[in-house]
Amino acid sequence: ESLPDILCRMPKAELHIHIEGSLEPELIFALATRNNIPLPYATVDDLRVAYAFTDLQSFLDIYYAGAGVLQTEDDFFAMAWAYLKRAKAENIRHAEIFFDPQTHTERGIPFATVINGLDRAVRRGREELGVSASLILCFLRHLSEEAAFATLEEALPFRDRFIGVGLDSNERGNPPEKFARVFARCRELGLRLVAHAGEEGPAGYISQALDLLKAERIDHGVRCLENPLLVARLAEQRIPLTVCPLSNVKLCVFPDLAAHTIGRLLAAGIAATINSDDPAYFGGYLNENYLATFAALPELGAHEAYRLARNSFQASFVDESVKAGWI
Ligand code: ES4
Ligand code: ZN
Repeated sequence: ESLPDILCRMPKAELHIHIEGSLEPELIFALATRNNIPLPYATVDDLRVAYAFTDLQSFLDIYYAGAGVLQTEDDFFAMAWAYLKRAKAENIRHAEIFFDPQTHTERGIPFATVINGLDRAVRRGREELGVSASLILCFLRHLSEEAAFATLEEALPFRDRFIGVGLDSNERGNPPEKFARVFARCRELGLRLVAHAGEEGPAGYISQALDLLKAERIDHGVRCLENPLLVARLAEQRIPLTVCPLSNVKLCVFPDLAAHTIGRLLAAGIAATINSDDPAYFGGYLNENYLATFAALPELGAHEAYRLARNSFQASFVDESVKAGWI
């Protein structure tokens, strides 16, 4: 079997996907029309042309604007359902899906509208597609810790609909320590904890996410290589990194895929995984991330393919008994 066939056909988990980042330009236009929301772009192609990013913030501006077309529970359902069907086609058996409630509640959309739509898709995905999926609520780090606490309060009536919390949005100037108290509260509530760190921010933010937030998994984390002691710690403590190669190139974290360090992370014994991040914006879903990364890096072969797939299941938050059946 050829390597591209192995990559596409092997069962895998996706652990770093922002559901708002799966909103395709066609669906943005359809929802804008349905909801009578004016768009500053005349056509789908005009919108796609705007997807030329220079850094994380230049992407976030477009990403939050795109999410503005989501109004009703059915809109949130349609977005998540489209992703889950795609996941099924890519042999994703399990997905842990980020959502950004503050992006919507700040626009006056009730938290219940957001989570009811997403949860309906997740349940139907399990029943009709056989894809296991769970939701992770992300706090926006450019907003205050007080706003994160208020969001947590709004979410608690729906505590059984999400498995954990994360931290996303602009990393620069928004260190993990800003959210230490709200993460401590989430920990008391039994929520699983992850955080974006070391994407644009320094390696020290990864250490802070581990020490101050008690993050169990680090999203991105690629800048850990700037600190050999941190690399040793991540390997020793088996702290998974959810790496997103196409995202890293689109946001200029690496000049191209040939310069990506996922091979070095694996060689250092780190439990790295491959993920799509915001597939509608970064040029590909999960299999495209695997295919393009393996095509660009000669050190990656069948051995690394299986290792990445195994890591994706091991790093997931499913019950150990379920995991044992998958691995
Ligand atoms: C994100 Cl790539 C990335 N980084 C931080 N926050 C995000 N939210 C959506 N995509
Ligand atoms: Zn992300």
